Amino acid sequence: MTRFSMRRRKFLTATAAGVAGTTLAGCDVFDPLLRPGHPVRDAMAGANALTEAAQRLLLDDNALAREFSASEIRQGMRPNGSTDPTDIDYLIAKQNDFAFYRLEVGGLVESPASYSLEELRNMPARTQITRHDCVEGWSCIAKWTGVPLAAILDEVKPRDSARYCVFHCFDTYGGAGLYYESIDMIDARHPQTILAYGMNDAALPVRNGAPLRVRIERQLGYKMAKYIRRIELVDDFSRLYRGKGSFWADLGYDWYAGI
Ligand SMILES: Nc1nc2c(c(=O)[nH]1)N[C@H]1C(S)=C(S)[C@@H](COP(=O)(O)O)O[C@H]1N2
Ligand SMILES: [Mo]
Repeated sequence: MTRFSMRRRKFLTATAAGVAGTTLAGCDVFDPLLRPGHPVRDAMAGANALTEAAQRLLLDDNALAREFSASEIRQGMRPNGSTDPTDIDYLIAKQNDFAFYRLEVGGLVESPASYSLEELRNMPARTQITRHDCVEGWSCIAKWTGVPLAAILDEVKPRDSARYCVFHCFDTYGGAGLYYESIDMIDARHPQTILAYGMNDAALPVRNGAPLRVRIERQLGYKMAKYIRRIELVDDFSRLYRGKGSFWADLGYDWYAGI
């Protein structure tokens, strides 16, 4: 295999003892059948500091995640995490099929903007069939359609100081607070990073994140924020929530969940 996965294996061996005692709180269940050495298991095992450095060093920033053919979509996309938010702002946004929804994009940008769903649907779209890997230990192949995040960034013009894109969501998960996630500018501009409004040739359903969710195809499922209300460009995370840049990272998960 590649040099990159060899290094990750070595790192894993070194940390395996430490990892064995870690409680995994994300999603619902930890599937013990995931083999050590499986990339999803590696990501869960906290090899991500190394994974991030290694991926940034050894992989092309624009290397694509594997795409599948339509015949490989075996079932509907399994919903997970929040599946029917009852937060008041979400219920308001949901009225009339999200007719009054606007995605806000601001923070460290020269031209803050907002977009209706119709405006987003009228922008050049990308469709991709990819596999979603949840830290819980399940995967699902689905077809996603949306606007490349890079196209939105080109319009709002991030300032030089902008280092991360933060996705602020409508939903409170498990009473633990509002869901949010973030990615660096390399993942933000990756060709497969899209703001998806369509899934399996239909409008994105509420259970999978309507009206808009992000796809970040080289990372684990929890990075793929659903129910996005606002994108904020920031230079660091210290002002946000508990300062780790992600709902799950604030609870002890890795911020970088590369697979
Ligand atoms: N806003 C929000 N985004 C979220 C979650 C959530 O609870 N709220 N769960 C995450 C997790 S753990 C996974 S696996 C995927 C699930 O996406 P799906 O419901 O389309 O399967 O969404 C991610 N994004
Ligand atoms: Mo997940």
